[in-house]
Amino acid sequence: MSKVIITTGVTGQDGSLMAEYLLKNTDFKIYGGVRRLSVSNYDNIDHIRDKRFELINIDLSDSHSIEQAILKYKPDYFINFGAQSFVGSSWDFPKQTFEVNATAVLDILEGIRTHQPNCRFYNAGSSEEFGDVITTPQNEKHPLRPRSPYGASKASARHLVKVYRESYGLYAVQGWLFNHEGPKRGYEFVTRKITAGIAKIKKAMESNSEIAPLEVGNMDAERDWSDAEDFIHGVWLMLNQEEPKEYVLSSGEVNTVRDFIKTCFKCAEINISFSGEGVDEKIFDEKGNLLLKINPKYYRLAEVNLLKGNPYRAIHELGWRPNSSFKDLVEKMYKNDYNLLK
Ligand code: NAP
Ligand code: G4F
Repeated sequence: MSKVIITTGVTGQDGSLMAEYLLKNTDFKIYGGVRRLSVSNYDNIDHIRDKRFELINIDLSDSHSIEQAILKYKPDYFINFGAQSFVGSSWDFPKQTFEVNATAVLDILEGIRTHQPNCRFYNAGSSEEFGDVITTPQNEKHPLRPRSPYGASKASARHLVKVYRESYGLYAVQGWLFNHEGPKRGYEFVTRKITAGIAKIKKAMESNSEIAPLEVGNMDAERDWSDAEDFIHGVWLMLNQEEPKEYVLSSGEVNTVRDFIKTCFKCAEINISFSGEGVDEKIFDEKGNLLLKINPKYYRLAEVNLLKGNPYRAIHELGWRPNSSFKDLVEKMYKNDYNLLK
């Protein structure tokens, strides 16, 4: 009998990549958890046609649906990628963020402890847990100093995962994943917003139509961006060790939001110049067209200024390593968005 895995968040970036990865690399039966929405958003999984992949109902805000899924499908593995994953919205929906990102993790752990104690559990942790960082680069020993309701929810989930691992001997882990991106990334995250926005600008230039300038927030923020596809294998390795142990996954390279924007304009072969500072900073093309301006509504109430991971332990103990460079990532995302406009 092939093994059974439940993966939540399959409509999102990581969950859909994990479904593809498992279909390619295992013979498992994969149950993808989806919640009911008035209008479904299956763009990231629509192309998957395989009888080993089946969608099931799991709403992480409903503990009954979690318990019923564990009872019914008896998973050997449970990967929880489902979350209110947008940091910016976590100030607008702090309670929902906490319930979906932390309380639901407790519900999954309880379901596994009660009904499937041998089930291996992965919960999606984040570099946002490090928050207001005190040492750089950050490794597994860096203290948790979250700056947002999102970061606090992931840090709380981490404590719960540890408590259940140590109290009940569950195989339960939560990696610290730094920012990872790609063509399946949601449009509100800054990378996709930039690549989709610049692709539109390029198209407008090519057709001599009106240019809609991009509007962003803090361009000084520094992030350690990687290709999401590189991380899925790392998560799988974390779930399949002899003993449960948690790791940082990151590229170890840091770039500002401004660097990302510059690199993307370069990919689009658009020559740019900057003017102004702070909220007045702007980007123009050679003809003087405005291409980008700051909109303070995108500033965070409390910013995480710098995230730079140290993946040393994952490289040396898991044998994992990132393959894609920053430039490759920007280019891949930009080309995808440009082609989508064809
Ligand atoms: P994503 O694209 O935003 O996907 C989030 C998924 O969660 C979506 O499938 C969404 O479903 C689902 N979801 C939201 N609320 C739910 C609920 N109440 N019940 C069931 N499902 C729900 O996020 P991602 O980038 O793939 O990230 C995956 C996980 O890794 C998240 O936990 C995120 O916080 C964490 N993480 C991501 C990164 C990164 O850089 N990508 C880094 C560190 C940690 P709908 O389609 O129904 O909204
Ligand atoms: O793309 P972001 O929204 O990602 P953020 O906040 O780093 O969170 C992502 O990575 C985390 C891992 O570190 C995950 F846990 C989380 O689920 C998510 O995937 O913002 C990146 C940076 C921030 O500093 C933000 O202030 O970009 C800055 N930024 C500047 N202008 C902007 C914008 N962010 C967004 N979303 N939109 C802007 O216009």
